[in-house]
Amino acid sequence: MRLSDYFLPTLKEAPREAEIVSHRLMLRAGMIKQQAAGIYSWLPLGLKVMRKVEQIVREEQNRAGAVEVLMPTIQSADLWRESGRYDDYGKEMLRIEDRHERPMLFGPTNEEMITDIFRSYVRSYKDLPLNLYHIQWKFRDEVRPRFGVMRGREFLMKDAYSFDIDEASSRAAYYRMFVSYLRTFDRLGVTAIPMRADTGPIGGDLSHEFLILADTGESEVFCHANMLSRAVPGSDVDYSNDALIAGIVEDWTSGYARTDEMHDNELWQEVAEDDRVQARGIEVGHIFHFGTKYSEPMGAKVAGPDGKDVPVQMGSYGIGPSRVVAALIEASHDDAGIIWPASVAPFDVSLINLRQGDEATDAACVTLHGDLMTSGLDVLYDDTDNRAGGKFALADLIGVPWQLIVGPRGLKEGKVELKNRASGEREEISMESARNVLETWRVDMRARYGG
Ligand code: 5CA
Repeated sequence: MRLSDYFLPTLKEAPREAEIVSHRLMLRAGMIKQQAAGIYSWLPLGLKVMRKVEQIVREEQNRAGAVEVLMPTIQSADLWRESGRYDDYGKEMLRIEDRHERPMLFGPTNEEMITDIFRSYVRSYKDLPLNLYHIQWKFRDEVRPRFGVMRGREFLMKDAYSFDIDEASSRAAYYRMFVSYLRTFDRLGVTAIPMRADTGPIGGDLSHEFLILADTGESEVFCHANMLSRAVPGSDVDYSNDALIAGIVEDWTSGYARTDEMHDNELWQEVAEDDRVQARGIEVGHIFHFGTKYSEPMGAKVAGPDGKDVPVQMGSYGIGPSRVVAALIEASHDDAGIIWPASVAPFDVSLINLRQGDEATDAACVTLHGDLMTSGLDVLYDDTDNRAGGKFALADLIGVPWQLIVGPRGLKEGKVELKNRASGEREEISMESARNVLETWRVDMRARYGG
């Protein structure tokens, strides 16, 4: 992609109301534009990152056996009356009336609708287990939308819903989602720690939040140091082996890890002082097991092996891809800008032409651009006539993993400069070597994060 053909409306300075670094950087890097309080347009660079996050989430949901659907954003109030949540949800729910004066709402979550889909089609335990998910916009009229897309009113959510015949298989479904979340965040290039959580308005008896550690996180986090360095199961993890999956969950929940809401000071004192990590965290995922809370009032039943109908056991599993984009920035940036994990970076390489209009430099850039794209690398070619300093600052700001810098002086010696955004290391090398380094990196990244 040539920068001159792209739409990257960067800002010199972030508006003063942007309080946290991810919000400032997302505005400055032209990723999002605010349209109303807590409501944003996603501009090309931001959208590209969010789509990559979504795709990793989708692949790991599919791997764990969940099946994708797409439910509408607008729901009928009647469904929510059946579960009793229409009144409970209060002012957070955006209520709408259609032309026939029928009460509707913009979905804040989809337990009721998915239960309705289930009860319309599934009759027998033989069709279970079943896990259906979608990736769809939600609306919650938060009292205090803030921090940009971190706490928006309109936000993207992947929500999955599991259906099982009994408590034991429902727990196994919960554990599969738990493990798929470990894999998802690992592929997103961050450490997200699962912590015992409160169930809030979703309800239920078993719940974990997944938190990314960052100074600006809204939750206070207490955890054992060894929670930060546990090995994540590989892509070959066998989701059909319930005992294996339960074992992974047991291992991951054996150490102390709680947010302030669930913190237990007595248990905390049992953790050796040197192992105590007290930090702040951002909740990026939340999973719930709530049994028959929705299936019972909504009549979602299945016939068991003995022919008797029982209400189906359910759980729900959320991740917010739009929030994840901001959380990744909170976890990985420096004074110059964003440092994207390779798996979600909007481009792989920023190709910087130091003397646009110089025949030899332009030709070298065009060749490199073509070659790198042929090897499967996504390149943003800065072909503008901006000054070199401005081009470097832009490349640092948007945080693409590599910068390939081409200028007439280096070219005379057959050299280009390759800079690694994360480490800051620079190397003057031949065009051939630069291509090799980048191609090897691409292959390694695919192996490490490709799943
Ligand atoms: N139905 C359940 C699980 S599917 C549910 O709604 N869970 S939740 O309320 O915990 O939300 C799931 C995820 O959505 C959160 O972990 C977070 O990543 C994201 N999320 C929730 N509220 C917001 C918000 N206001 N802005 C951005 N993301 C949000």
